[in-house]
Amino acid sequence: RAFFKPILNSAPPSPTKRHTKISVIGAGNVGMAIAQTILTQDLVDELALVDAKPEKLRGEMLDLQHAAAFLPRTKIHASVDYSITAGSDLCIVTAGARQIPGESRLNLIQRNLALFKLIIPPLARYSPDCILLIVSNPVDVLTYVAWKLSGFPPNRVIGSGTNLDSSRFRFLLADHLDVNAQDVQASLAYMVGEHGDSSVALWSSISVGGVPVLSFLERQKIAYEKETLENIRKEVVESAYEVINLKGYTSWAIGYSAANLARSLLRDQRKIHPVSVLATGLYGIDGGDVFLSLPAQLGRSGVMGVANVELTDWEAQQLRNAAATILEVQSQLEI
Ligand code: 6V0
Repeated sequence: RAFFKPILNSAPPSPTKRHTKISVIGAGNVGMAIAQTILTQDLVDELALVDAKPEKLRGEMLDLQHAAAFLPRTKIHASVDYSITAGSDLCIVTAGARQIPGESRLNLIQRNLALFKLIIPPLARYSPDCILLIVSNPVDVLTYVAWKLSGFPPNRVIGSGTNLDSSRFRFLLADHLDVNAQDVQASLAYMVGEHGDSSVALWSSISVGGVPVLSFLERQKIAYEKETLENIRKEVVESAYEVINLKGYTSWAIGYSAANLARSLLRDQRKIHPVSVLATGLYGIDGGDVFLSLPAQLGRSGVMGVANVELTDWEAQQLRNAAATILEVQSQLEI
């Protein structure tokens, strides 16, 4: 017996109403931070969680379901079986071995490559039209691995890349310049290149309130030397390690970062984000297929294009160096 009675002459729901679905693979610290941020932001109708540990997975699912009274309505389900991911619009992969204190991201590669061979093919089979968003580290190499294993066109395979580094960068830069992080021009204060140790800060294109940062520093008589700027960049890189040393992992910032990307993709926002995309052929990057973070426009079809930011020769060279390092790692992988 129906709880509600239909009103007179009511029509069935419109078949054109799109049902949106995200799957999150890996229900660890990062996967759950992403899942909960997605829920609070009312992004999807359905959220599927997959992990290799059934008890942990069920516990996380129940814990989220018990928050239903406080959240926008979303169907949440979880399983170790990939069939629950079927028909996803976006699959976010966070499964993987976690970076242990002091371990470089590149050292994680072999452990995570084996996992991706188990994860990516079923995701691609159950959701052949989805966008893949890779978060597991080392994210640039694993985005390449996911692209290869999925057989998807490159615009539908994205790595979370330096989206998070750029937010840390804006935070530290605002702190250093004593301005509000929101005024550090959102569309230009980027870190690009490899997520992690060799990320590149695009100093030449950063402005505060429309004033290029380098001349701003000069005018305000804030001591700036190449070294000061390099120290801010280094601080961004080290801030990830600092959080890991202090609490064992990072989660909240990457949770917001990934949900921010999910919104731009699924809501077709066409916003620019520094994310890991197929960078071959751009800024003189050659020698093979490589994913690196560049300011990419994101919409419902995935990567819509890469902003044609003018880089200094030094910045472009840094990018090419990062590409060469990643290509060297990739040449040692059996995908
Ligand atoms: P975690 O808490 O150990 O979670 C990993 C989860 O993956 C665990 O729940 C595992 O059970 C699960 N898992 C392992 N194997 C499989 C499998 N075959 N299928 C499904 N699930 C599996 O790690 P945490 O959540 O802290 O980190 C996850 C990944 O995100 C790591 O690779 C981190 O290095 C990476 N990060 C990436 C960031 C970025 O900016 N790109 C930021 C933070 C962390």
